[in-house]
Amino acid sequence: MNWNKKIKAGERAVVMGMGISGRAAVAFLLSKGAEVFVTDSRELKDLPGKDQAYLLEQNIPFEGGGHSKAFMSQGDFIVISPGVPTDLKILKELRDADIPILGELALATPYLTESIVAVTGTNGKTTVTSLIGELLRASGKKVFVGGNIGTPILDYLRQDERAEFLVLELSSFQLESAGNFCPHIGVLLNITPDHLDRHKNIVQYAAAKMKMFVHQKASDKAIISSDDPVCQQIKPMLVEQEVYCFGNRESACAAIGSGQAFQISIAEQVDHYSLLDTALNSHTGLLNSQAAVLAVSLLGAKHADIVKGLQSFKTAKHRLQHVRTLGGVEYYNDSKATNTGAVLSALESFPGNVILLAGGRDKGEDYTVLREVVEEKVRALILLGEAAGAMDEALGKTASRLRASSMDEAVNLAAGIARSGDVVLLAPACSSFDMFTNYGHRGEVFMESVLKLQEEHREQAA
Ligand code: UMA
Repeated sequence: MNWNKKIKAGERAVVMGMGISGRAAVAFLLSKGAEVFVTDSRELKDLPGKDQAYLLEQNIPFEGGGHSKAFMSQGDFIVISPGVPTDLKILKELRDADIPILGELALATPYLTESIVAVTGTNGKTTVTSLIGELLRASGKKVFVGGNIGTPILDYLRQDERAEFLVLELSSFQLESAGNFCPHIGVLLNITPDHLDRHKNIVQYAAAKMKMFVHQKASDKAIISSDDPVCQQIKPMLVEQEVYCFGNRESACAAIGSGQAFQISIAEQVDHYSLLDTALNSHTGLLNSQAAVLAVSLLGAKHADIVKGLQSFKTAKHRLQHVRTLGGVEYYNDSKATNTGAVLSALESFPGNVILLAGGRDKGEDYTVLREVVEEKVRALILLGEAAGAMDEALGKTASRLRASSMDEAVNLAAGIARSGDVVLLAPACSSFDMFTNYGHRGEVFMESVLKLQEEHREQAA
């Protein structure tokens, strides 16, 4: 859908979904003088109190408990939240009636004048987005970091102060309805199966991610992985923009020595970086750093500033986060590993002897892709949540396994069998919504259970 216009006062907009994105869209549209309507699958009484109060204060017509054509046809255009599937019947009917349907990026695009770096991929988005932000800040630039993490882009647009650079984490959901959105630098980290309950298959999922590149011109840049097979299938389609690759198969970003260092070569310039003594010193950290350093180097950042930024960078919570060492057993929280690709990547970081806690809400993934690595590195599997049965079946006889009905039980079972030198790793390969509010909540509950473990496990493991 092409959408390249600013909002005119008095235009009628229907916002679908009153979550983080919808709330930002409503405030943004009101600030532009639009007449706003809101529809949500939840009833008004089930929205947070502050949202109920806001809708009433602003006198915004609200339809709860579903989305009707009668209500939604009042809009000159519809703004959908990322979590709203774009193939809903009601949206098809509205499209057929020529009512434009756009997401937050499409709505924001006509107002964006800054240099934009957008980051997408199945895994590593948050780390790379935050790292690019940190490296640009270390270079003295004024930066906004947000999108799928932190502040929505529409909230940024309501601020008085504007940044020089926008660094945006983008999900496939946001990109599906991105309209004419076009980053100056688009970074695609990897594509492995995820969100297949929404995108049906990996081709559709990859097509959504590809939308980041479709409006790029000759002066724009695409950064993609040389190691990821799907990225490499996409590469020949990127003909309008300059394409740069990162990864271990790419000499321009080659890892050096044992993988704690890498080089970036652009034109005649070759710079070396080390990840020793940084929070990025892991297999995944190396790839993420290559992508981020390549992006900021293309924006003119200097070696000394990049080194400073790499050293001060702290990884976000719930991403291979070290929780504790007890009796020689290391406990790691990787609750953000919500798909099989992320679990493969987490297990790459350990030589073996892993007790893996996995399971949650199934997203339509094929868990058999984990068989080989589980056989090689996992000593015991502790399964929980709705997907426990499907995982048990898919993983065959690869490792001994136990079932748990709560996180506390899972952690206690793991601690009970762990020996000195083992790693207990929460990397669920599933979403968290069957037992928790979100992956952050799941990670917090895991860490609480780990921190509660008593000294008896110290003695037992030693
Ligand atoms: N809703 C409807 N109809 C529907 C579906 C949902 O009315 O058919 C309503 C829900 O009742 C709820 C609201 O929509 O009131 C929720 O909207 P949403 O699911 O789009 O969630 P938001 O709270 O708006 O947050 C969204 C992103 N969520 C999703 O993509 C699922 C947030 O990413 C993002 O930070 C935020 O917009 C700001 O841009 C979260 C996420 O989990 C972190 N993203 C996924 C991921 O990272 O893997 C893609």
